Amino acid sequence: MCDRDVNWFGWYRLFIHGQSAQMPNTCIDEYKCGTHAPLWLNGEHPKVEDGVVTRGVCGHWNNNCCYYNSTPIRVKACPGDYYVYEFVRPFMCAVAYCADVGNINTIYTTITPETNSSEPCGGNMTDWRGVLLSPRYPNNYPNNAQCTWTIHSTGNTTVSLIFTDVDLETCCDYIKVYDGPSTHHPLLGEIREYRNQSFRSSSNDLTVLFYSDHSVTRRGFHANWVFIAGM
Ligand SMILES: [Ca+2]
Repeated sequence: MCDRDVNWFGWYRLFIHGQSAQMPNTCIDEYKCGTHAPLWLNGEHPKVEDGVVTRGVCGHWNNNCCYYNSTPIRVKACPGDYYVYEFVRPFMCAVAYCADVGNINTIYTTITPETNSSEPCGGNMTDWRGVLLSPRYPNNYPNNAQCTWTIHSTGNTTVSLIFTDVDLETCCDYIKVYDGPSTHHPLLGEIREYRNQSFRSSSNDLTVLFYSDHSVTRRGFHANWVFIAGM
């Protein structure tokens, strides 16, 4: 993830899964927060009576907790026990502001982008054979896409799915294939690059999820499915 790609403007409050969160003010391990060099707050959080304060921002890289001295940001404590941050565009990639919840050990990245694609995608497929394509294939897929296709066969048949082309931003966009009628069923595989992948359901249904994050798009994927008699 690269927070340089975000058009930061104004003040931000951090949430993780709906819980209020704050920036960590201790060094964060490299490759955390969904990025290469995580950005953490180099200083204490203010109290409400301190008003707006300015704090340095460090990016951990190359075994140096402050290898990147990112642009300082302004921070304010708000009544109600939370903080707001005036994030600014970092000058390098790949770095991202971190958020953490004190009583949760997991550290996630900061802002959860809306993952709704601006155009419809996915669907329920019932033909005995067909083609699955990423949105706009063979042109580049959009950012923030999240598509789910479920392929339903009937009777004593299973679904075979063969990928014939995959071109994704390998760090951040992916395809997942599930053995059943939803993404809550067992994962058969995750795809980030083309390796002649093929899958077969153990019963009637196969589900395919395509996800793209907020930046960098590529051609996407092409796959063929066919029903096969016999379990
Ligand atoms: Ca992407």
